[in-house]
Amino acid sequence: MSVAVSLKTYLADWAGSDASRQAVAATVTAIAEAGLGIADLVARGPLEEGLANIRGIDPNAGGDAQKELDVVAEELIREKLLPTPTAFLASEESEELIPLNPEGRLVVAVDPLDGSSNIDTNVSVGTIYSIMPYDAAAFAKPEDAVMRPGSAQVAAGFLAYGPATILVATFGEGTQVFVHDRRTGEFLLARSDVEIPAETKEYGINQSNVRHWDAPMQRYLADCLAGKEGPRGKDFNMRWVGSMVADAFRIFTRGGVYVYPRDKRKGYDNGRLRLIYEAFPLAFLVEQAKGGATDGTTRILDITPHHIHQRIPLVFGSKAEVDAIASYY
Ligand code: FDP
Repeated sequence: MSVAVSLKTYLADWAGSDASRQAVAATVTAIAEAGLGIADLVARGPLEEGLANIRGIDPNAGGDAQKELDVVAEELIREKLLPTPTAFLASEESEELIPLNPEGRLVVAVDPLDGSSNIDTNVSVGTIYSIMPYDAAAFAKPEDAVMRPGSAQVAAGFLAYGPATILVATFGEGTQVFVHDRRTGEFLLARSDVEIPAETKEYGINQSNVRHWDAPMQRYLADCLAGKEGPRGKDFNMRWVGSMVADAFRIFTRGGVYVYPRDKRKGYDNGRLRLIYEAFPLAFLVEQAKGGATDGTTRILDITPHHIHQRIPLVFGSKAEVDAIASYY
């Protein structure tokens, strides 16, 4: 029986003696370690005094109801990143960039706990991260370091805390899936160079909002619902966990498409997902797995942000289906 490659070994091989790569490797290791701490808290759920409950406290930077666990997750990540070459951390839970290592050469963006509206329901939630290079001399102010198109990312990934704690990671050379082995305590490479099937019959969307969508999105859904007899000529299946990391992992496993369009509700004119720490990393991972990611029409990785907490309509997954959706616009 062959021995699975650990994350440690994978990162050491990938980084070699390249100092920039070693910086990225140390940063991803720190995020994975923080993830194990978060997974532990998530698994203890209501047993953890004062945590994982649904008690809302102050609204976070974007105005969503915040659970205490979101804040604790950010603290764990921040602590683990302190000794790494991370200059600044951008986080869903903090209005401004958080300064870390003054000598740092990287800027990290995180959604510390994606899907947190599901914490109390025992559904998989997760941590999403994006890593870009940072050079103090190149930017007038630190914020400019994250106001760059997603194509500037050097690494991205997400952890999902479900039946297994998994890490889906890219360093720009394909997308790898690591699974945390509870027996050894290591993340082990379970699937390398994942490929999302180009075609799919499965979509994930919060269909209850159909009346708020724009006409192209409504037509797309109507054609899916029409099945074999309709213009798409096939019967579709719907799967929507409502926790993006869980929906994304399903797509990395068997294909499909995740759609969160803009809609007419107040605050949803740019959809729900955040560009820098949700859409960018997902788009990088998906493209590295031969899938597609757009805001409906435009490639996500080509978009330049204008605000740290900016939202964006998001479509990602099986390439042919992402293209099909673009054709409706
Ligand atoms: P959450 O606010 O719980 O963190 O990131 C936003 C997100 O969840 C995604 O994980 C999820 O796919 C989506 O919002 C769910 O939105 P709806 O509640 O509108 O279905």
